[in-house]
Amino acid sequence: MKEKIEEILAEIENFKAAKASDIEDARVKWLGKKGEITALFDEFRTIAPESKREFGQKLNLLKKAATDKIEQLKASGLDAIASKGAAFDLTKPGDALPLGSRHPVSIVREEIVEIFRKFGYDVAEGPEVEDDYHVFEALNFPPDHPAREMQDTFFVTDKDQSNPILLRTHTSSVQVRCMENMKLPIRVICPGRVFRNEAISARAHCIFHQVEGLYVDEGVTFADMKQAILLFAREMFGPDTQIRMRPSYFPFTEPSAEVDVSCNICHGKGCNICKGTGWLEILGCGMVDPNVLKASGIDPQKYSGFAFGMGIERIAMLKWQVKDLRNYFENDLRFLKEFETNI
Ligand code: 2U9
Repeated sequence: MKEKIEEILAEIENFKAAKASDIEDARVKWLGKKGEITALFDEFRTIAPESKREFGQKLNLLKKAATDKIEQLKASGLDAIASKGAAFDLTKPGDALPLGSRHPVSIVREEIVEIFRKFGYDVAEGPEVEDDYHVFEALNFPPDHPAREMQDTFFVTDKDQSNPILLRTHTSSVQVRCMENMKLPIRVICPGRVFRNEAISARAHCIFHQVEGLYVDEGVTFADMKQAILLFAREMFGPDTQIRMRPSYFPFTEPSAEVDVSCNICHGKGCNICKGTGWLEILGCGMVDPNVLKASGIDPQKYSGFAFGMGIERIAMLKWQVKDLRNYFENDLRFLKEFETNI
């Protein structure tokens, strides 16, 4: 028994734990129900009475040595590191905070604005709550134009008072303010949120985003407009992109056109994105109506200009094949996370 006690004592003294489970293993080996020290206490009952005093003291010291060693090892923190994991391992990198992602409308807006900035356009913003003059009157809308009805426009003040306040239905009001305030020539791009009194569906929303552009100088022609739009389309949709123009009508431009780009999914062969036509409608444009120039104090005899406008959600829908416009406004993380790589 004496040798066994000394052997275990030496083992306790030299014992080192590499991980928390080593401490528990040692406790079981020495002090567990079938442990070596427990076994010595069982054996103690059988020894001669005259040896009991000597071995009793030795055994108690052995048990205390084992218990102290286990406590000391536990207090060393090895146990805490193992059981609580990274919280106490100062060498481990921290947990990354969950990052948000860019909204697809912001991604496309910035792409469009950056292209026109490279072409030398300034960026301008203006109020979302506007007056009738800047949204309709200065843009050559006749007094009875349907856009001026309650069904199409959100009015803030009584629609029948003079120059009522309303939510802008397009960002063209910003270009009007630019023409009023900027020195010519004007080259400006206006991104912003607009509001129309529409029933919400997969294809329409009462809020959406536009980017509009305006260029006014001496001698600006339709050919200049066509070239600017072609260069934009190639920057935006790829160098092989073709454009086509179809005649259209807007109160603020004359002549006016709608612009299609060649479908870069099927390359003109026809697919379900371009509905078999090989073309995708992306924007409207035209030469600024002389009445619009005149309303803002610009002489239409001396100056001419072109303007264009596009809906950002529509371009984003084409880019990522989003089928339902409502996705852009619901902030459903399952949708927004699709754009995580674009941060
Ligand atoms: C001024 C003069 C002219 C801006 C223009 C369009 C054509 C156009 C639509 C595209 C889809 C709006 O988002 S949409 O519904 N826009 O087709 N916008 S020309 O013309 C202007 C603007 C300001 C002073």
